[in-house]
Amino acid sequence: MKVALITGITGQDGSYLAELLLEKGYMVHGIKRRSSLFNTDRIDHLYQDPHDPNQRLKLHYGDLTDSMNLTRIIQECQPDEIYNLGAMSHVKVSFDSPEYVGNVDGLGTLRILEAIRILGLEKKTRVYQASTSELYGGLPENKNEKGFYDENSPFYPRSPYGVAKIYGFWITKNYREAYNIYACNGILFNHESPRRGETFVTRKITRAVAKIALGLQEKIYLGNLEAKRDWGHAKDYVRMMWMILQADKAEDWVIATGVTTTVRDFVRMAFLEVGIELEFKGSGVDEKAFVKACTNKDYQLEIGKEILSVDPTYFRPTEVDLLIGDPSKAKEKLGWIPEYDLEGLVKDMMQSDIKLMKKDVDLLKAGHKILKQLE
Ligand code: NDP
Ligand code: GDR
Repeated sequence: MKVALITGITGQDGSYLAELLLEKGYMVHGIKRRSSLFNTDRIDHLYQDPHDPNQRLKLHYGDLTDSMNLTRIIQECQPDEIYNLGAMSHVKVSFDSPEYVGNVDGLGTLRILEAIRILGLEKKTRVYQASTSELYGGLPENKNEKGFYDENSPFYPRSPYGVAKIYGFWITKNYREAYNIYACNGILFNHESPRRGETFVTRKITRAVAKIALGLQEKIYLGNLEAKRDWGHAKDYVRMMWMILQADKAEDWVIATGVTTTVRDFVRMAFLEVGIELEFKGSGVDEKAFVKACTNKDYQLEIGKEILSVDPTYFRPTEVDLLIGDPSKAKEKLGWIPEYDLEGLVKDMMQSDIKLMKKDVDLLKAGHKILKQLE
């Protein structure tokens, strides 16, 4: 049986990847952080009875800032594959905790690679490093001649997160070249899902749209509506993480859809998914959106109601204006064919959030309080 170790197993990607590897018959080890509340929501369905000796999912307490802990866990598991997905992954928050993000996202990668070397696992253990399109920083002059970022485009990170991840990228490449470790960077562009963290823009939008439609929230406040992202579905992207480690040769790979969309258009699409048409007025910090039409009889939204404003609190000190990736190499060499396009992604997220928020409506009707979780 193949053995995998996933850091960040409790996150969006970690949960989908654990599902995929279990389906493929792997023994899956995951590192979770100690927290004062349960933090395994996304993987609870995979982890029904920890006392079952045949359970193929085992969780270990740990942290990417703790070398001894990581080395011990890797020694215990003797993994064939390590997926280093653990990270402080929020770009805006990285401006508030730059040192921490350097330690976890940058040095954390080194700790994993160094543990492999110390334990003499260079020939056995393959490593996937969760690199990111944030490395490019969205500089227009760095796109290739077709107008995309690819494996050869120069990097210019625009946040402490991007800078920490660039260390992770290069140390992975360096350990591959210096010690012949099979270590790869997946340079993944944004990928989302119903399990996306609630403070990333897509999920913030789909949750808010569901709440607004169901009368649980009045309006949504967002930051830069002009930003453009290349959004795919996390389920498609974790499949590629696995494919990357099955390739004959260790290399770095761009995974993207090749389509870019503004935050504003994502908002438009999410509202349309529940039959609400919007009209945007104004620009910059004064931009607002109003209900233009509501074709869904279930939702009682007044035409002309203001439901979106820009709040500069969500602006970043330095922004990545536009990302669009060229996945040609992965298409040709790994057979990358995503199942979801942007419409499919929005539909999946909206259906899931409407279902979730209907539970809140039921709780309210039954006289219970619901948690206020605003961003
Ligand atoms: P999430 O934020 O959903 O998950 C991050 C995971 O890392 C969580 O399990 C979190 O634990 C864990 N973690 C955070 N800090 C530490 C730490 N100090 N030690 C150990 N584990 C830690 O991210 P995603 O699943 O979206 O992303 C997975 C990886 O891919 C990340 O490295 C991210 O930077 C990268 N990436 C993501 C992209 C995307 O669009 N989703 C695109 C490109 C790269 P907890 O649950 O306790 O918080
Ligand atoms: P990003 O994702 O920074 O691309 O990083 P995020 O969804 O946070 O932002 C995307 C764009 O939307 C703009 N934006 C807002 N963002 C948030 N979070 N909240 C808002 O209210 C808001 N309004 C507008 C942002 O300014 C930005 O331009 C994600 C993370 O998953 C990283 O870990 C990963 O490496 C990259 O994607 C690829």
